[in-house]
Amino acid sequence: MKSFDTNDMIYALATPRARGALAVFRASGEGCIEALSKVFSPAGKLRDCPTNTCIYGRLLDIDQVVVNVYRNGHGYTGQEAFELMCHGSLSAFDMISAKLEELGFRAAMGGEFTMRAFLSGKMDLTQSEAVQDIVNSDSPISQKQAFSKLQGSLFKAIEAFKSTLLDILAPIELQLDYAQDDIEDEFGFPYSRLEALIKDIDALAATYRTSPLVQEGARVVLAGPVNAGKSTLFNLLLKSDRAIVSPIKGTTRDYLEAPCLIDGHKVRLFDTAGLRQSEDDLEKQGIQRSRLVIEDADLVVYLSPDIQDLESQCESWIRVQSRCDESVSDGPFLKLSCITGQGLEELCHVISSRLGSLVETCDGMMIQSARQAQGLHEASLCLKRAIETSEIGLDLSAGHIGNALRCLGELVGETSSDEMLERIFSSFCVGK
Ligand SMILES: Nc1nc2c(ncn2[C@@H]2O[C@H](COP(=O)(O)OP(=O)(O)OP(=O)(O)O)[C@@H](O)[C@H]2O)c(=O)[nH]1
Ligand SMILES: [Mg+2]
Repeated sequence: MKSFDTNDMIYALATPRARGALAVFRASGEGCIEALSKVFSPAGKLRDCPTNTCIYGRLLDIDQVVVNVYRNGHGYTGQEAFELMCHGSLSAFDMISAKLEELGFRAAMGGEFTMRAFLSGKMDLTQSEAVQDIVNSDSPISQKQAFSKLQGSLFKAIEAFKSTLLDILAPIELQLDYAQDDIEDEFGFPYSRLEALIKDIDALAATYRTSPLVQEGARVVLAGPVNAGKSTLFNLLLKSDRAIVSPIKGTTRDYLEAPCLIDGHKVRLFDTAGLRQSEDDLEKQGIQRSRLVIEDADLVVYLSPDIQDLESQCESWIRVQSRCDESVSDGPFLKLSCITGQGLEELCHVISSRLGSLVETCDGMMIQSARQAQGLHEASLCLKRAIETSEIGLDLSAGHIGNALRCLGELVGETSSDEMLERIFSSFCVGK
């Protein structure tokens, strides 16, 4: 992104450049409605309509369109803006783009609409980042996380930290003023309030540790003896005939990996080679690789029809008595038949609740951005320094608290350098 100029009129195709029933162009900038009205019929209706209205009309001899109008101060960017819905035709995209450029619009850069929204105060920096997160989200859980940040949950949490810090800082500064005036006062350094705040900030920052489980997907590994039905379950969960299934023992050798969703959780599902003593060199290699995958798993689902085998396995695994349509013996294990489907829904619930407990959240919130985790971490470090230096000099402590406030302010974009904004917004795609 080369400029932060918000005066010119920008436009972008906000939907994919692909054939479809409808597509949306987005435009923003002072004078953009007047400019569009030159090629729109009925022109007067568009020119004079109030904000947040939707006008149906014709764009020259190109297409029938619907235009959503936002006057200055309204809409996404906070500037005069419009969204134009046309038919999703590749030639319409080219003709409309060419017409808009003729009218004085320039193609928007990636993230430019959201950056204008941020600069006009329509959203803070955490909400701007949430726009990117919501577009990139690929599971109901990441969608909910992004949506809550878009609604301002993280902004409010950071504002609450700042407000507490200002409360803590006020008596310290007062004391510093008194000290200059040589006035004695009973002053106690607010250790416990600072420590409580550090704990809250650290708890929020710590949620970043498990964010890969949501962003990249948890590694769920299906393990067990040969013929337990691992590959059959793998295919059932993927709803696709991905792995070879056969009654021959030792069918799966190389482990398989595939992405899938289990009850809203993004998962990287692994099917592995059946575990048994084998003399076959290739099968031994397959088993060895599968053991490594099991070691690396976030969650192991161990399948076996044999209850004694299940009893001897690791207690932290989900142990499942498979092929339960053939023989059922009593035991404290989940029973599954991939043939009748018995137990499949329950297994998904158990996997989902176990994954849910692996994911760390703080008041339901999770930090998913390295920038935000870093900012919280730095704020916490400053506060720890404020405590350490409190005995040396109150002015030093006050300085560190001021630095912590600055770190928190940067997180919401209260203070932000051009380079930082460029780094954040340039990762957005065009039209956002
Ligand atoms: N009756 C019954 N048969 C099953 C069930 N699940 C799988 N099978 C059958 O058991 C045989 C082995 O299934 P697989 O899914 O290939 O077993 P696997 O655990 O992947 O076996 P390996 O790859 O050899 O380790 C196949 O013939 C399946 O059709 C089940 O729940 N009930
Ligand atoms: Mg298999």
